[in-house]
Amino acid sequence: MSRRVHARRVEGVDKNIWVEFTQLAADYKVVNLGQGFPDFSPPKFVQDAFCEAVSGGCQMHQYTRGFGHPALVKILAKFYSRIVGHEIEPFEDILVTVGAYQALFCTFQALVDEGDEVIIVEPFFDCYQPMVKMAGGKAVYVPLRPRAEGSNVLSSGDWVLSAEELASKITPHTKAIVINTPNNPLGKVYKTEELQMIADLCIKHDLLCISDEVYEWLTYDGAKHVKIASLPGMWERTITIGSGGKTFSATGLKVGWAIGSGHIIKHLKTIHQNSVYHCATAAQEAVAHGFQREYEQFGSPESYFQQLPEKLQDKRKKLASCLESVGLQPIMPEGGYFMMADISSVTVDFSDPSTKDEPYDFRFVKWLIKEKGLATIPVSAFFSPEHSKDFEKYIRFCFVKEDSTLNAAEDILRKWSTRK
Ligand code: IK2
Repeated sequence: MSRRVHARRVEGVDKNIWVEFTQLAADYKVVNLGQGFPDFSPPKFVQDAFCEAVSGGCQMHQYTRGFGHPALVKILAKFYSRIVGHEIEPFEDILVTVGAYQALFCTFQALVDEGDEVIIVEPFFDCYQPMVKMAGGKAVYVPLRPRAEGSNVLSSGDWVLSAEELASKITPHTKAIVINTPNNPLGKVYKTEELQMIADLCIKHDLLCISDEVYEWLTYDGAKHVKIASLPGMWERTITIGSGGKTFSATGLKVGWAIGSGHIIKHLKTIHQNSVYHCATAAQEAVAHGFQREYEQFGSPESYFQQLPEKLQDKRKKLASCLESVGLQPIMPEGGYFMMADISSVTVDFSDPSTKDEPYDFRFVKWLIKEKGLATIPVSAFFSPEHSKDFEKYIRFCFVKEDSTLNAAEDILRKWSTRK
């Protein structure tokens, strides 16, 4: 075929860190603190619910309602109405998707037009940028910055968004602001005042807010997750993205959702019905049971939403002290699955010439995988091309792992550090 095969929209978005680094981790049979998935089992009540669903007769193996299994949208509406402080209508205000990934895709496709600008707070989950681009929009970046440049930044809470800088990025073409709290990869949990500042700008300039909250239950050391949709005037302009996989430590379920006012969600439904149309029934049924159980246990010590962060709190401490002991300065996350660490104190003599044109952190992570058998993720991938160079001395560790996995990682790091 002599004519161009591909559509222009696939140009410049073909590289993907998950494709590249997940494969590398599999090829080298490493200790894997790379991609964000737990290596422990989901809670028994979710496993049981899934087993019951698949053995529960014909209906669970057939199509269900395209915009979300009735049992799931009903319990999501009941559960989140209580949290958002707004009566969520199950069949109007919710779209169930194939993971949070598809909820994000439907959001950008449905709401961003050719020429629209979308402000993304960085560091950001990498898919926002290609999704904005594929919708014909332009990503505009505003960075979280360490509070006092040059000082020893130890907590994700020290990384803040400047109201002036954010306001300076708004133009007549701006359509939306994207935030992610708790943030991947930094672990920042936005405080109410920070969310209020973003909300004020959204209201003043009539902007949408896309709030990715897939790690909403995972906050540490007393940090509190607040939904921007719950602030006055924000329900009608916010699309909140959630993930059943992250919520119940079962990322393979790939059940996600977008929640917002029906007048916005109906456009996401249009994208969904003309692309994926329908998500796996049994997986939705299992997530529905999980939420029903959590609705009943909410606030009690039996609640998984209470137990999981308690369990992860210790793992987070364990990883931080290991990193500190080998001279890698961690940034303590207030929430989420990940910990960023500064690698500038270690020098590595890269021998692999095939990586010589790549960013420093990409080379470092590849070296760590191939030479030391430990997988992590390079952090510059979570920044815009304008700022990625400034963050090539950080890598990201996932601590949502069995203690045995964290111990194995610690062994590798300690052996390496004594040989340096
Ligand atoms: N939004 C954020 C912020 C995510 O982190 C993810 C999943 N990320 O996992 C890859 C990694 O960072 O290691 C998603 C959305 C997508 O969630 P789901 O699995 O529900 O599609």
